[in-house]
Amino acid sequence: MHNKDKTCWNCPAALLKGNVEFRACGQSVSDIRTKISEEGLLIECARRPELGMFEPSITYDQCPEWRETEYGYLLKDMRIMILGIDGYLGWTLALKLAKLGCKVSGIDNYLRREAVAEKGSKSVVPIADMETRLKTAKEVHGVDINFKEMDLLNRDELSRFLEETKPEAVIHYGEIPSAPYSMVDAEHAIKTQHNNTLGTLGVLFLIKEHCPEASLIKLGTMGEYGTPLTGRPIFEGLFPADAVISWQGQEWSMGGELTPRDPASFYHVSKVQDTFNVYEACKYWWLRSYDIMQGVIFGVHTAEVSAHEDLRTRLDVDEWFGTVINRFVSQAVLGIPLTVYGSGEQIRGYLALEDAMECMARLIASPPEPGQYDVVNQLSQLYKVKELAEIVAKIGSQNHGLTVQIQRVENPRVEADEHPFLVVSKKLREDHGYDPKTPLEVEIDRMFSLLLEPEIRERLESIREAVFPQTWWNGNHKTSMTLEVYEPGTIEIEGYQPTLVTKSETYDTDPGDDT
Ligand code: USQ
Repeated sequence: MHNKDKTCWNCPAALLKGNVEFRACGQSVSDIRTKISEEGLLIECARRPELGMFEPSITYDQCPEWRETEYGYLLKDMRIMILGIDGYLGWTLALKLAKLGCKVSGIDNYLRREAVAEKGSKSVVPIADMETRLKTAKEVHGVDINFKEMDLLNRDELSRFLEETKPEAVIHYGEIPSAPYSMVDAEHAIKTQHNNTLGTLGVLFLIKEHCPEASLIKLGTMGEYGTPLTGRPIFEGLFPADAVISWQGQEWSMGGELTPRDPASFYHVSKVQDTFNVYEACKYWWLRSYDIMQGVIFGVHTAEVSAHEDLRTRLDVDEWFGTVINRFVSQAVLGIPLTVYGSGEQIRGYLALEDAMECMARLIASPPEPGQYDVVNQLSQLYKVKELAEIVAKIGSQNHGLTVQIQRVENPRVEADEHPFLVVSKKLREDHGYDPKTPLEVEIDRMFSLLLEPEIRERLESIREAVFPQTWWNGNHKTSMTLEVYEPGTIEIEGYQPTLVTKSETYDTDPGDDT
């Protein structure tokens, strides 16, 4: 078990006690530890106050409050608050955690449903209303989920709910997740940044007030980093100690500093701003957080959402909220040549919905230490957009008898079409026991099977108009012109090859070091 040796240090039920002014020191975790060991730190267990005060040294495998699950030791009946529980990820995670025995609460103001409707679209997989979802979750999985309709920005209401539920982990999915939506016009850009950035800032103050020991698992994005044209590594948010900056013949370690960000839309900018706010809150108030730089998610399946039609999660394929693989599969079903933007050489990190949920369960099971701000790059594999088009086309034609073509269209976005990409994603695998389980081809095949069901195919037809790209980063609103239509299997995939570093030994920066 990857987290069996963790101790009360990482446990959100451990209340720090002692002679230190804990929550106003603005120091690194190692400074905090030194100071505490000098001044004497004791904890009180919120779950077992009868133990009195003691040193934070009980390991998870020794503590009866922690129990073994397939994702590591997990706090029994862990109280979890999901912000944005009605969304693609929020609902899926709620079911997974509830099935794992967590006490799940959540809020949502249905903003996603409304924003997709504004585009003239809807989830192509029909989804039940929240009342039905909750009732069915109880009937099918035997779980109770404590939901309140609420805007994240309504701090009075959220304050009351946090006080009532006292979460031990807060999962923050309550953001507008679309780059194109944020580029439509001033109104959409401002709404995105207002909701995301100010919403997150408010949440930080509320966690400080009501549940400072809770771990905040905050959804950031790989898109915060951009695609550095020098090909330098994209580290996991913070520079490792052996990364140095060299200038005029001298070298300095960059260890522990935030790595550069180069976001690619006003939406991605909102996530960068969140990063700084969360980082500072951990520093000022000893909050603890995993900031997850997540790649592009695809797919529809987890055991829990697939258990009943009324438990399914949403699937968007419109030009605002649909992500690329989900869009390609729907285009193949609709008979639209798959829309590769620009050269199609853009490289991104991807992971299946099912794998993303597993990553979350593992991170929730292993909270950071008080004051620790940590970043994980959450992705399974790197692909070029035009490679993805080939894979989708192949599965669509070979397994489902569809005739699929691919088209290159004018790229409405401002992004590098051709770029090196060297990404580090080690922590989930090395520290949290994650190993991707859902191959791309398997999930794409599942999506085809679902989208080809007659009722869903009909829904897809009804939103055909919302699929084609029309939102340009320069402010224009016009349909992208087709540059070329080609048959799958007729092009070479050339140019930059991406590198994904998943283990310490896979990318040896100085092979000569071993001797
Ligand atoms: N693309 C196409 N054709 C399409 C749609 C997209 O070629 O029909 C290209 C885009 O130009 C881009 C890539 O595919 O280069 C990915 O686009 P996307 O729309 O799937 O994903 P993106 O806008 O980057 O945003 C999505 C989620 C966002 C999350 C992000 C992770 O909507 O919430 O933050 O993925 S990442 O891309 O790693 O930043």
